[in-house]
Order: sequence, then structure tokens, then C-alpha cells
Amino acid sequence: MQAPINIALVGNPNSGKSSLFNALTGLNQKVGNFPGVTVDKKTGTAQIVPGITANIIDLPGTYSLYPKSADEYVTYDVLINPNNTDIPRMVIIVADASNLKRNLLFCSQIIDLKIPVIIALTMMDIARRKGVEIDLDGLERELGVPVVAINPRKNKGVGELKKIIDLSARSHYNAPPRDFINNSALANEVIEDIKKVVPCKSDYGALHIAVNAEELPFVNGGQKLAIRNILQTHQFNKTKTQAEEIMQRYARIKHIMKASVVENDPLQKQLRSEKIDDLLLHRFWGYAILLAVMFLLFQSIFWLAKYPMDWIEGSFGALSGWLSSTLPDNKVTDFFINGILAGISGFAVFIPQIMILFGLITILEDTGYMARISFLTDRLMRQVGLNGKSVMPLISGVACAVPAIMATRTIENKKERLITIMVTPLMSCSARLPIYTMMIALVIPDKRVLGILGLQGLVMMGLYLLGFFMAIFIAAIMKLFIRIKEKSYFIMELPVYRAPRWANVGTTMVEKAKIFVRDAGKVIVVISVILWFLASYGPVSKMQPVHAKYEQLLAQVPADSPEAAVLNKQFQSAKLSNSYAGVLGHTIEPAIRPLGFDWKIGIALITSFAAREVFVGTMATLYSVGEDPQNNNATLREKLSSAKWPDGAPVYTLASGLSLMLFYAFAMQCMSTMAIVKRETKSWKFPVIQLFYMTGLAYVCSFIIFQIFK
Ligand SMILES: Nc1nc2c(ncn2[C@@H]2O[C@H](COP(=O)(O)OP(=O)(O)OP(=O)(O)O)[C@@H](O)[C@H]2O)c(=O)[nH]1
Ligand SMILES: [Mg+2]
Repeated sequence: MQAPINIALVGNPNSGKSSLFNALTGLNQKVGNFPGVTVDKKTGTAQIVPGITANIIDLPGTYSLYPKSADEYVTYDVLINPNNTDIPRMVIIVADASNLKRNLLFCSQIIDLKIPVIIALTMMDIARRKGVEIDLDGLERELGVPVVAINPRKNKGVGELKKIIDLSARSHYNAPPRDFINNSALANEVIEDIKKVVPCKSDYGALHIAVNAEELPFVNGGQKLAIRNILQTHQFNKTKTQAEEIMQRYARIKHIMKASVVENDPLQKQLRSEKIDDLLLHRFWGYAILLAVMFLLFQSIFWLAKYPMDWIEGSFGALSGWLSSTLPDNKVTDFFINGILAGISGFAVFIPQIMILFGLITILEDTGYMARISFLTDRLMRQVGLNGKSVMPLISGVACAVPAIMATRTIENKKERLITIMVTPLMSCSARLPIYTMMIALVIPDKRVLGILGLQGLVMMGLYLLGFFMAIFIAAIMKLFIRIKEKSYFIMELPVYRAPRWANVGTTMVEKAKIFVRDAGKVIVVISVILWFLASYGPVSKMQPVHAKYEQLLAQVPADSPEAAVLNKQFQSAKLSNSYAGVLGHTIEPAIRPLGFDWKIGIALITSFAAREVFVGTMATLYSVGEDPQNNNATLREKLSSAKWPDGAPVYTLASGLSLMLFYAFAMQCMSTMAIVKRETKSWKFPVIQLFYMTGLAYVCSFIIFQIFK
């Protein structure tokens, strides 16, 4: 058994690399129908033939070997940096056959790096529909490297690819002896001199060092100095050389295309995608449809999830009611029902909504519509200092800000990328969904507007829109403050429309539910347990008088009388109010009172500081601990709607409900986001700014809305 060989998958964006990665490794790397799905490298192992295994490295897509954005640098580094731990033994170039000319540019550059190369042609089905016929043998002869047609979406041709990998691994194929173009002629002396300073496998590799030396991590200070000298002596002109290189490559590619590709009247055949785009990108209808799609998305989160949610909620209520009537009435039972079970039920209810949200977003991505949204909104984005490419992170921020912030790597312009990172957490992520849902059910009547539109769904959509417009607004402000000057442009390829792969949609939904249950679940259960302790015990000096008072009062009435029931309820809530958690909540109450929040909400604000998901679980625990045990099968919603201020006024009114929703819409409340912002911006400065501006914004908006509606 040999040691596994490293094989890198590279190619233009959206050409099918991750699909091939999944087909080879059996893993579930994210695949989507738009350029820039993969923004980081990911490794998996594959059995090529008995005796040969490979580490397959999936990489972000790149248009050419001259990187412009952070994700392209990831790929560039693997290909060019001799110290990279993933340095590939061979490279599979995944090339889109329906866009062959442009894909061949990148192929030719890799070939000239003198790394063994296999070209895997995907999208042959689409090429055929476009009327393009490719002579694979001819192409192979012209390029001097093996070419194989595959369809990783349907798992076709992967077996043959493996055979070629095997042959290549046993050195049956070598890098072609002659360069694709005459690289050394481009800058002969420079290349020769650079080779003396930095060891290079190829002329083309040396040329890259000449162009990019300042940015390359493996070129040390001394070498950089030497290279600067070389470039100066020979008066090396970066831009001119690069332009010359690309022109020569295209000239040869044109020749190759003529010899081995037949295009049947390319103008005649309008693809189905183009016809659909005539409508979906229409100057008026395009936007109308975009709004309708967004509206449907948010309505369905409500409609579709309603039944499973009711069922889960009812089941937990029944379960805890049944448990409290069967289990012995002691501290352990109380801990189990009001600590653990309440915490779990608080978030389990939202699994259906989270699954539906992720499912719908996956469908948008898979069909190719997501990329159209970028296109449609580019103009708006530009005015506020963002870019059409900011839209994808913003929309995926609706699911979760963490992958969304990583997705900003595709934005070439540093300022636009930074602003996108700063405002993405304002988009309402799935962790806010439970809070919105709960509050909407409490304070927004279930009415219809104009006969068909549900008011609750409208408010939900309003909250998402609010997040979006706030993001735009803040971006416009930040644009004035961030001083990075760089040219900005928007070039994005529109992928062809494809039917969503339902298996992909299904696995994404299940995966996300699992992650939610595992990650959020862990935190929520731990916090619920701690909270149960804090809510069940308190400082003796405060608890003693409460016990004394109510035990005395209870002794005066018959145990099963209605008066006793009332007293018991008051006793429980007095205990909670004087517990450690209660004391904590009361301490911060003055600060949040102007927003319409009571001390129980205060506790939930504290516990959910690191993760919003915890909010509902906290409320569930607090309202279970403070309840009469007989009432345990009431749902959280019922308990909340009967919550009162000491003066008898309800806690959850339209004013306080709106205020709470706004607070969670804007406040940072997410450690994972801060961590990823730190990683992507490489400094604590930005997450800290984010924490302060978002929390401040949340406070001010909640304050205003509460004062208006109260
Ligand atoms: N029709 C057709 N679709 C394909 C084929 N191969 C992949 N796809 C689809 O092409 C889209 C892009 O696939 P990905 O695997 O995400 O592409 P990628 O190269 O990893 O893209 P980035 O990570 O954005 O660079 C998906 O919708 C796939 O289902 C193919 O041979 N034919
Ligand atoms: Mg990918």
C-alpha cells in the first residue's frame, strides 16, 4: 500500500469541482449553481484503484492564475507555494465544456506550471444542447495532456477518470515537454535571473514569482530584495507582460478550438436559460418577480412549518404534563422537567422552520436564481458602497452569518468586502427566527390582509426586509468612513438554470437540522441547567422571608382549595423573583425598562449574549420554574401571554413585542460571528466595532418603537 497522493481539483468557478469531489470521496461538500460556492479548501480521501488512495483537495474556483480575490488566493497558494502542505502530486482541471475557450485559458496556465495535469470536461450535456461538439482525442493531442468527459452530477465518467489518475500516478503521463506558449520569450532575462534566486520548476512559475513576489509568503525578505533589483535592471513591465501572455494563450486556444471543436451556428440556438432570463432579468418584471419570490419564501416558512411545529409543541407539553403527574414530586423531577426538558422543547419547536428555510435557500442556489438576484441588485448595492457580489453573502446571512461572512471572499474589492462583512450580521439569521415566531404569535393577530395575505407572515417578512435595509443603510454610512481606495467592478457569470437536485436539498435540510440540534442544543441544554439552578435557589436572606410568608399563608387554607392554588402560584413566582437569576434580572431591569422589558427578559438577554438561540430556551425554563407545577402542560406561548407586570398589566403587548423583535433583529448576540469576523479581517478591531454599533442600534431602535407604541 502506497502513501496517499495529493490531487488538487481546480478550474473556473461553477464548473463542477465540488460535485466531482463529492463523487470521488463520498463526502457532502457544498455544491451550488453559482460561481463562488467554495471559498476555502477542503480535503477528503478517495480510493482510486485497489492499492492507490488519494487525498482529494477541493479548491475555490479561479478564472485565471492571477488571483484577484481572497478565495482565489487559496487556490493560487496550493498551486504555487512549494511550502504548502497540500502541494499536489497532480492536478485535475475541471473544465466547463460549454464555455471551453475561457476554461482552456486556465488549463494552459496550469500546464505551463509543469504539474501533471488531467482535464476533466464537465457540462458536456449543456455543450451538446448549445450545439457544440468536442473532439476529445483531438483536444488531447493538441494540449498534450489526458482529457476525459465526466458528469459528476450524474456520477458518469468517474470510473474512467480514476483509471487515468492511476496511469498518471504510475507516471504514464508526464507534463508535456514543450510549453503551451513560449513563456521564456515573454521575459527571458528576468526568468533566468529569478531562477537563480528562487528555485523554480518551470519558466512560467518563475514569471509568476516576478509578477507576484511581494505577495508570496514563501519568498523571503532577501529574495524579495533581489527580485526587486532584477525587475528594475531589466525594466520589467508587469501589466504589459501579463497582457502579452494572455493574448498569446488565446491565440493558440483559438487555433485549438478550430481544430477540435465544432460549433453549429452558435447564434441560432438560444438556450432555454436565455429565454427564461429575458423574463427574470426584465427591467420591470424581473424586480416584481424578485419581490414575489422573497415574499413566498417568508410566507412558506410560516405556512409549511405550522403543522409540525404545533405537533412538536403539543407533544412536549403533553410529555411534561404526564411526567409531572407520574414522577414523584421532588427536586430531581423538577430539575428534569423544568431544567432539561423545558430547555430542549424551547428550541426543538423550531427545527421545522430552520429546515424549511435552509431547504428553500438551497433551491434558490441550485436553480441558479441566486446569481440573478446579485445581478438585479448590483445597481442598488453600488450606491451604498457594496457590490452585486455582496448580495449572496447578505442573502445567505438569512440562514447564518458565519458561512455568509466567509462567502465575502469572492468580492475582489477590499473596501466592499469589509463593508459587506460589517453589515452581514444585520440580516436576520435563522437563530432569530424562533424569537420572531414566538413574539409574532403572541402580539400580532392572526388576520388576513386584502383577503389572502397573512398578517403574521407580513410582519415576518417586514422584519427580514428591515434587516436588509438596515444593512444597506449602515453600509452607506460606512462607505464614508472606510478609507480604502481601489477600483471596483462587477463581473459575474450567470450560470444556466438547472433543476434543483432534490437529494442535495434534502441532505442540506437534514444536515442543518443536525447542526442546529447539536451545536445550539448543547449550549441550550447547558445554559438551561445552569439557569434552573440560578432560578431555583437564591440568597438565604431573600428566600427565607418568602418561604416563611407563604408557608404560613398556605397553612391557613385547605390544601386542595382554589385559594391554595392561587397562593401556590404566587409562592412559585415570589421564589423565582428572589432567586439568584431573579436578583440578576432585577438588577438590570432599570436599564431595559424603557424598552418595555421586564426582569425575566433581562435574564434571557444575558443568557443569549453569546448565542441568540438560547433566548427561547431561557424563557421556557424561567416560565416553567416560576409556574405552578399543575400548569406544566401549558405551552410556552400560553404562559407568556398570561405574564403580568406587578401592577397587573400584560408584559407582552404590541409595543414590548415589537421592541423585543427589533432588539434581536439588530443586536450582535453571536460569538461565532465575532470569531469569524476576526478570522476574516485578521483583527479584533472590526468585531468589536460591530458589537458596539449593533448593540447600540438595537437599544435605540427598541427604545423608540416602544415609546411610540406603548
Ligand atoms: N448539467 C450539468 N450540471 C453539472 C455538471 N457538473 C456539475 N453540474 C452542476 O453545476 C453546478 C456547480 O457545481 P459545483 O460542484 O458547485 O461547482 P464548483 O466548481 O465547485 O463551483 P465553485 O465552488 O463555485 O467554484 C451544480 O449545480 C452542479 O449540479 C454536469 O456535468 N452537467
Ligand atoms: Mg465548489
